[in-house]
Amino acid sequence: MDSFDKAWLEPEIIKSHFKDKLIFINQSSFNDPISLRIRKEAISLMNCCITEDVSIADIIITIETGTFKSNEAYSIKNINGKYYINGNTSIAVLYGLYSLIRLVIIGQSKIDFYSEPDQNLRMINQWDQVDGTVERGYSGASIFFGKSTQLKNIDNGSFSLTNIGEDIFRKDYDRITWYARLLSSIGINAISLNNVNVRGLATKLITQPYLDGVAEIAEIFTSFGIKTYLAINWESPKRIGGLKNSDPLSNDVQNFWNDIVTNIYKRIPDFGGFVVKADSEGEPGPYAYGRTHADGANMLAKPLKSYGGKVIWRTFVYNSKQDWRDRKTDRAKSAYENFAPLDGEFDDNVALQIKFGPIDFQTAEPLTPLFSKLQHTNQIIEFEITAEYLGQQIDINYALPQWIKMLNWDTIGQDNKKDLAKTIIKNNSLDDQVTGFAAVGNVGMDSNWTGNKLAQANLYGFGRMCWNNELNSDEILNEWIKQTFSKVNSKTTSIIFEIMSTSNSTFAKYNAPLGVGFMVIPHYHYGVSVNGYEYDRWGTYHFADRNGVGVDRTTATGTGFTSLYSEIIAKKLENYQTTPENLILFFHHLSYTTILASGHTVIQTIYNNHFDGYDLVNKYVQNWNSIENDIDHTTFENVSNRLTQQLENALEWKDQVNTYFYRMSGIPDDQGRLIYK
Ligand code: GCV
Repeated sequence: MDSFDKAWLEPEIIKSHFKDKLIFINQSSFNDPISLRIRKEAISLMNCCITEDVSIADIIITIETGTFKSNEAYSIKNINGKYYINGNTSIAVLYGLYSLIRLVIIGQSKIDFYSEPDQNLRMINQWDQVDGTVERGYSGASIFFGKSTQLKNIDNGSFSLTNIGEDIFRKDYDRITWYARLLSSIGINAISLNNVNVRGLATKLITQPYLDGVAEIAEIFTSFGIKTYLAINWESPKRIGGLKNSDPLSNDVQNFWNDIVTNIYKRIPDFGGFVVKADSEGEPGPYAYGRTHADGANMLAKPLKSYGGKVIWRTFVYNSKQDWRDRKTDRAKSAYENFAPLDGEFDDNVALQIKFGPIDFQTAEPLTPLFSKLQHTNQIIEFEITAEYLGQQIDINYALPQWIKMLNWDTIGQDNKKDLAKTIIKNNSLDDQVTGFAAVGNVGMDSNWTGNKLAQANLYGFGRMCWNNELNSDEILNEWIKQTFSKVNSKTTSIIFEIMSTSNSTFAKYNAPLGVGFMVIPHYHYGVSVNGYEYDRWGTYHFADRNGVGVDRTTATGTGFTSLYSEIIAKKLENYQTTPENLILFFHHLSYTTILASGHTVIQTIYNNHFDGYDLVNKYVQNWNSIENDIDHTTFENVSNRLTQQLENALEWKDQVNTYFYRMSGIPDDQGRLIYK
């Protein structure tokens, strides 16, 4: 039963700090599931005892309505060796308890502070499918769905589902409880269970008997303060309701959704709502009926409203059947073009979930201009923890530096006034309870949850970043390492830190150059294929020719994407000399001989980055090997094995990208390093 990794909440370590401590819980009634959970955590996770006598308690928890403004906020104080945790609600003090565990393990000496979440909605989207596979999953089978005997998860890029019969729930409640614990410990308060591409039997998850299975999972999450959501197929009225169409303005369609929602809340009273991918990559949507996305979303929002439910409507809408010959259409503009005109038209329990970049979770993208454009719409920024384009949890890639950069992207561009992404999504929303951060999860049935143990840090980091937007990526990493590798010596700690803190920029170095993106093997998205998408329908091109490379998105000569930003930012991005170097080919088509701010030409920078990237991975391998004796065997072998594959990957990227551009340009490396002719 207990054969899986406990990540940053290793009970043995926690117990060694808290064993036999006495906890007093000051609460008038404790019938809610979270209050019971607090007691269970105190006893089973921490090995503490509950006492009725406050005078002898080591940890005193007080739940009192009205203590703080936010119902999720807590305070912790250490006074004369006793810890005091206060909050309005049971979930607030559960967060406080997890926070105490974290602080004690990382050895923080001064504990006296108040903490409230910076974002109210802190959500994980699972892309789990009812046959037990996980779209873009790199950590084994789904922890929610699939047969208990089958742990296959082949990410084959075609995503057809296998029929496993009607009995689709894995029912591994121990595993689900641990997942809920890990998520709650980092402040996650919402989860959607199934893939946004809602296929086959998944369409019926909103109906009985499947709702019973969803309810059992939801009950576990509820006890950790996490609301359960489902991704729906927007065309359900037609597909499973026997209706002629799914037109959002039809009374029959509205009645269908009313009934669905009523039944869901009968079974799951604290159900969170629906996540919707509509008119995107083949998923159905309101466009088929000549309706807008606001019509489509508001229709769902109405019945949910009286229950406090939300509609999370994704803006990942673009023409996925583009003709590569068409140089006018720019996928980067698509979310903006589809959603900016609808600002102010969405109901106040609808949030638009917007990918941070305008394309698709590449190693380097600018913040999408849609964020600053929407002024009267609830907004959620979307990240992808599962490392689809970031090395698929084979290559080490601690993504927090990139994500935090996006949160701190200034959307105005003035010296004396800033409007950062993390602030504007809240300020420009209609209701701050319906705005926040979401990310696609990265766990599966693998014994260490994430395939590569080091990829746990991205899940941990996402939660910490949602709660506290001011933390930097190194602080989060340090916290994670101290909790996850609490027994290793300081040399090992610093080697792990060094590898992980540089891994995001290392990966970007040997990946598609200078922000151009998408030179990956089509559909799988791991491994290099310079022209894999160049003559395809997905709108992701690099336009390399014998003179230069990159996408001209300027207003003067290109697609005009730059004009969607604020005037000052647009002006900067219009000029390659004032465009950040890591995004230069995202915005500009430059000749190979263009000299960049670094003093190197474009071609030389491509060569340098790819040689450097490979060399850095080589160093990771050596450094990792040097800590073999200080680290547990399972982790050592797991990461070694991944690093071996990463080195091969970096080699292929280096040699294929450098060779390709050498052959295109005919310009040799100025250091005479080996490039294949
Ligand atoms: C769930 C990318 C991925 C798809 C994913 C899609 C999305 O295109 O490759 O697998 O589909 O994003 O975010 O909806």
